[in-house]
Amino acid sequence: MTETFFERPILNSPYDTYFRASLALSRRQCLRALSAGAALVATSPLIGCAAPPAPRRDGRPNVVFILADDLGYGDLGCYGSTDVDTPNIDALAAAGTRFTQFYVTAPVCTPSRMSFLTGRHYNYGVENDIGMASSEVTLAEMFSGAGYRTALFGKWHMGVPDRFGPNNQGFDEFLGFKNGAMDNYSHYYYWGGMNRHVLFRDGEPYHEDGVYFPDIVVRESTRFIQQNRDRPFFLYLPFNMPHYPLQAPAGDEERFSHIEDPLRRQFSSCVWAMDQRIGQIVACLEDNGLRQDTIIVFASDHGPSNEERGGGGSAGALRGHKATLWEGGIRVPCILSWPGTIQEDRVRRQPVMSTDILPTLAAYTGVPLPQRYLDGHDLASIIGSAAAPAPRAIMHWIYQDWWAVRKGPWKLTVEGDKAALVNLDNDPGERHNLFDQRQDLVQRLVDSHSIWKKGISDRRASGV
Ligand SMILES: [Ca+2]
Repeated sequence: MTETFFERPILNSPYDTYFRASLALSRRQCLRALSAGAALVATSPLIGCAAPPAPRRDGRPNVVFILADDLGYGDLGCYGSTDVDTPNIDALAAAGTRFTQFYVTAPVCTPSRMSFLTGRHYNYGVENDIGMASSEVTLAEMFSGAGYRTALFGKWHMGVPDRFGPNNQGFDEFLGFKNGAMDNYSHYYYWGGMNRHVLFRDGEPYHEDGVYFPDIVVRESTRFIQQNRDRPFFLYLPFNMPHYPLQAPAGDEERFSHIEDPLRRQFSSCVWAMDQRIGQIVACLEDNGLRQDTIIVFASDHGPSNEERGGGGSAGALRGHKATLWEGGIRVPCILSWPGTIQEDRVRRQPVMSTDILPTLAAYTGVPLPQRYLDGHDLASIIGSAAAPAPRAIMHWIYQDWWAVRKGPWKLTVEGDKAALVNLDNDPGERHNLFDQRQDLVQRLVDSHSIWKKGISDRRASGV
């Protein structure tokens, strides 16, 4: 277990051929969709969101939770990127708190999303790639139980069968897809078997062929916000961006012509496309007089993809990518904004986790927590003070044949029989393996991992 450093092989999929076919098809569809999309913007009364501010009857804040897909630590202006352009997400950071050590529980979609939505480690509820057990209690169920109206527009990816679907997990409304990826214009899934249409509104297939899916998300969001402006709501917006297929509207890619790498150029245009649509949703909240009554959470589900069909994202100075437990796979951007309540333009450097989002939102809204074991902690004290202690002394990850432990600055990362010990304070890029020099520390971290793993296993067995 003393091999110095190791690299994860690039993931390959037997379905790459389906994906390549989808790209060729979707570019043709893109041209057709241009006129359809323009017509949508010009004629729909739901896109523009001007409405007179209405007095709210409920003092509890709304929550809008925006989750980017495969967005890396180095893919936002407010996190130091110099090539992408993200004015609207940067504005959220300027209006709130930005975390520099925010960790997800897993470096891939499904388990990571479960932890965001439940405040629990994914081992409790993810069933062998089928989905999240319906017995899990989600943010939507928590808010719905307290009288909030709830909606999800975007990518679910926590189970395709209806029993695993959003409408069975507390969402009053769902428009989106339940798979891992979708062509943004045809709304087809091109790999993992036969090509098929996968866009749904609640339980029914939904057809709006040729319309750019992120525009549908904005239209549904603005409609939902307007319809519910007099009552508290929870709006979950898991954008399918900048996850592959990297499809930005025509013209957006030209904005990044200064980027030489074509994949990075394409990726940046997708981040820009998402950022613009986030700006439209924030503008809708402002137009309805709801911005100070609304907590906005922005995060990414894990680090950037280096799959052959993906790519283009950046983890910045961090090592690794999606599907690894290096920092680049699990440390992601996270921003909380609530003007008038959360202070503006604050940076928090305490290590925190995605499981903390649910307890934090419960505390801010006064909504009761689910009555079950939670791994997350309320971050209100940290958001209020840069000097507040981190919510946990030790952090753990497990993913396939990887596992990792972080205690203070020390992080032990193990894949199979290979291991690395680093000090993140002076080696955030995880380049200097101190495994051989610090065997005492390694043993303590190994022991701690064993205890944590047994705790998970025991709690899962007892059904807490
Ligand atoms: Ca993802």
